[in-house]
Parts: sequence; structure tokens; C-alpha cells
Amino acid sequence: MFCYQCEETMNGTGCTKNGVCGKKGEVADLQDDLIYLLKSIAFYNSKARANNLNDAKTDEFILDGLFATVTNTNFCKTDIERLIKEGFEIKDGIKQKLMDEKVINEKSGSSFPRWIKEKLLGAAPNAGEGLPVMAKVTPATLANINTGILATENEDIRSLRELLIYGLKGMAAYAHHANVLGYKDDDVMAFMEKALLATMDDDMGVDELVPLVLECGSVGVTTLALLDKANTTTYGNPEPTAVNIGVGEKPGILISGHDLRDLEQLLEQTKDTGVDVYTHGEMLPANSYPAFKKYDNFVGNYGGSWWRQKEEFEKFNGPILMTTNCIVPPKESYLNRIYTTGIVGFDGVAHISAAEDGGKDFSTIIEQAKACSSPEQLEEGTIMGGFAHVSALSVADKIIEAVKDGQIKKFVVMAGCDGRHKERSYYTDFAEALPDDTVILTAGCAKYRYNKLALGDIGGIPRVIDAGQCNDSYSLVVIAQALAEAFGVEDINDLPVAYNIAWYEQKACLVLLALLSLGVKNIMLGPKLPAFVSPNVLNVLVENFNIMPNTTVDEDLKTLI
Ligand code: FSO
Ligand code: SF4
Repeated sequence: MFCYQCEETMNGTGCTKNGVCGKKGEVADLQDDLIYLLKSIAFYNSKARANNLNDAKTDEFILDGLFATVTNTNFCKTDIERLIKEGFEIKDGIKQKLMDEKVINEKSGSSFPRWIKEKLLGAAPNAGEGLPVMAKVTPATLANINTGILATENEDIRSLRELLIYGLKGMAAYAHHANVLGYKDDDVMAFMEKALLATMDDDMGVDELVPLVLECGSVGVTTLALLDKANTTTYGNPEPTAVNIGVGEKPGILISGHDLRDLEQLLEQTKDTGVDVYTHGEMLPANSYPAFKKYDNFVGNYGGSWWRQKEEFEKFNGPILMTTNCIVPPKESYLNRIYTTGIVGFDGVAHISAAEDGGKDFSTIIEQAKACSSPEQLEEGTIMGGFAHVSALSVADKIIEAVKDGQIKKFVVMAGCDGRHKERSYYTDFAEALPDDTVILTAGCAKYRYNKLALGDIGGIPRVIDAGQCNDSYSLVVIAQALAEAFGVEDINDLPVAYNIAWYEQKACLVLLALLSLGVKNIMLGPKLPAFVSPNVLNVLVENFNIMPNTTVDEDLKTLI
């Protein structure tokens, strides 16, 4: 295996035996195979799409296949093997359909570019022409192909190809969430296919890949906007909410991850059962949606961000439902009460599947919860959330006035991910050290490093404006654009906004690319720069966007404030 897609990669260079995250080497290899297969599917499906022969099932498969390989999502060998098997059926099905509809025929193969034939269709270089003589990529031939990241020898090309793939993984996760709520965008899917193919095209050098990476960011903005529409149309606009972080006396179910539809179904099935529901990690912002607040048994949020789950799940006492990333290898002590659903998988953890219409039956975990003790209290009080763009902009006048009369000097975007390494205490220290006339704008689980600090408010405006999950990063874009309009600045970089972003996994890569595609400069990135960014690619990012690594709190305050 070789994997260097997340911030916690081994020695800051790459995991080679097993992942620091707990991903086994053989699962990592299978995930590489799956990504490779998706490129082959993308080849056929882009032809099908161009001829209106594509179907929703293939789109879902591409999204799920990419999402399954996001850090801390699916650790399960049999799940990835099943996806590979299904992927072959889908690929062969599309190919057959293209032949039946005469989009491709016996002779078409000769007109495909050499790299398509060699790499995606499995033909030997210069093998005979025409489809029948091309050895198909099959599970057997796939095993003989080096599908790993290091198969790309040039480190700059490898770096850009992987940056693109990680952006696509993030995009797939966000598009998947929109999809689940019935919101789809054909252009997003078409871009994903184009980009998947581009990562195999030896004719694409640095000059061709850099614009494609930025296009990925721009399609990322479209995808995030689609998800925002899906969430807010379905569940209402989040409202400023003081979220309870204490516990009740009844037994509870803890729900984590980002999937709001799973939460909706769980709340509906637990109402009047005597079982309470709590959020963990990235599900915290769900407490601010009108559609969920109406449930009396929706108590609040329990604990902190994803990496604290081992300790906190143990103390929760009741069943835990993991709807998306980030699951970490569970401890024996709660193995019999943790469940996965959706695209999440872990060997030995029970999985709750969806019916054809997306419905899920949570009765097993509800029954189990009834026999459990109530959660052990970790803390008490409330934390403020719910400042997605509509509620943030509803106080825009107040915010603009506070900026104009000098009460607010600067906004600092401290969005992104949290992680388990000690050096992340930097973000707590940085938030504490910020001057009183600054306001933090956040989204994602990075907020857990400072959202329980008493940072106060500025004339009623909280000093931490939490737009929600990383899935809600679009809100930060809307807020920045509204500020630009209010202050009449044409260049987004002229706003009193600084960026100190923390990353961990690939969804954050997409959010970063989205910001770059909007022309945002001077982003500080930490706690470490990505291992997959080669020195030359870093130079491109520095020269064009002045991306900089974080250093010390004192130095970074001087730079950003
Ligand atoms: Fe955090 Fe994990 Fe949302 Fe990421 S839970 S780290 S950016 O997956 O997805 O913010
Ligand atoms: Fe290593 Fe991160 Fe890849 Fe896991 S996701 S194998 S920790 S680089």
C-alpha cells in the first residue's frame, strides 16, 4: 500500500504497511483498485452521458465508490470487494449498452487514445485494433495492474493527479449528501468523469492539470451550493441555537457523521419511545435545524470531535450510529453497540442497510438503547450554533455597522477539520490569543478546538460564528460575498477577512480548492502541509495564491491580524 491522502499520514510522507488511521494495507490496495475501476467506468459513462444513455445508478456508484475511500469512512475489505464486483457489472453493462446503441462498435477501439487502450481497457500497447481484441479490465486483470499512487513516476504529475482525486473524493461526499435528498447535477457528474479520466492521461502535464484542479474547486462551489439547497429546502434554514451539551436521564442513541436524512429517520422512529437522541462530532449543527428541533427527545450534543470517540463512546453507554466519516477503529468495550450505515463500514461492526427507497429500520438499535443506562455526563451548559448564511445574513446590518464603527476589525476563517495530534492545540491557543475585536467564522469539526471557550460577543454578535458542518462551507462563501457587496469591494481579498484553515481529510481538500477557485489568497494552512503536494506544486500554489503554512501563534497573529 501507499497512501498519503490525509494530514496524519505516517511521518508526514505516506502510510506503507497499514494506515495510521487503522486502514489495513490490503484494504488500501483494494481502494486503489476501486479508484482505478472508477476511471474505467468514467470512460464508458462519459460516452453514455454524451448520448443520453447514462443512468442514475451509475452516478450513485461513482459517488459512493469515491466516498468509500475518504479517510475514516470504510475500513471493510468485503465492502470494497463488493463495490469492485458491482463496479465491473456496471462497467460491462454500460459498455454493452453503448454497443447495442451503436455508440461504439467493433472498430471503435482503434480510435481511442493509446492511454485509454493501455490503461483503462487493459489492452497491451499496440495490441490489435477493435473492441473484441482488447482484453477487458476484469477482477483478474485488475490484480495485475499497478493501480497504486506511485505508478505515476513524475512527482509533480502524481501530486496534481492526487490533488485532483482528493478534490473529487470530497466532491463525491458532498454530492452524495445532496443526492440522498433528491438533488442532482449532471454537470457535476460530467466534470467528475472528465477529471477521473484526466488523471490517467499521459498527455496532460502540469500546465493542463493545474487549471483542472482549479476547475475542480469551482465545480466544488457548485456542489456545495447544491447541498446547501438540498439541506435547507428539506429541513429549513438553521437558526441560531444554544445547543445543550449536558445529558438527560433517559437512555440515548448517539448519532455521528454528516447524514441529515439518517438523523431525520432516527428521530422519527425514536419519538415517544423513551429513547433520547444526541449528536456527536460533525452532527452537532443538526441541532439548529427547525425540522429537528421539534423533536422533544432530541437532547443536544455529546462530546467533541471525531478523534475523541473512543473515550466518549465508551461513556455514552448507549448505541452509536455512524452515518459517514469519521469512524475510528472501535474499542472492544462498545463494539456491540456501535453501528454503521450508508457508505461507512468496519469489519465486525453491525451495518444497517437502506431499503430501495432509502428508508432505514433502526428498531434494533432503539430496542438495544432501551436496555442501556443513560449517558455519563461529560460537561454541561450550551454552545452556540446555527449561523448558516441565512441567519448570519439576517444580522448582516449589525455586523456591517460593527465593522464600520471599528468594533470588529477582522474576521478570521478558522474552518476545516480537527485531528488527534497534540499540535492541534495551536488552534485553541490561536483562538484565545485573537484580539477581542476579531470574529471567528467556522464550519467543520475544526471548531471543537475553540467552540467551548468563553470568547464572548461583540455587541451581541458571537465571536465564533458557526456555519455548521464542513458540508455547510458554502455558507462561508455566501457570507464573504455579502460582505464584499456591503463594503463595495470587488476583490474578495480586500475584505477584512483572514484565513487560518485546518485540514485533515479530502473533503477539506475540496473546500480549499473551492476557496482558491474563488480567488482567495493568503490562506494559512495547517497543522502540516499535505504530503501529496510536491515542492514544485507548492511553488505554484505559493506564487499564485500565497498559500502559507502555519507557524507559531505569535508569528501567525502578526501575519494575519
Ligand atoms: Fe470533520 Fe471528519 Fe466534516 Fe472531515 S468529521 S474531519 S472535514 O470528516 O468531514 O469536518
Ligand atoms: Fe494513512 Fe491517512 Fe491514508 Fe489512513 S487515510 S492510510 S492515515 S494517509
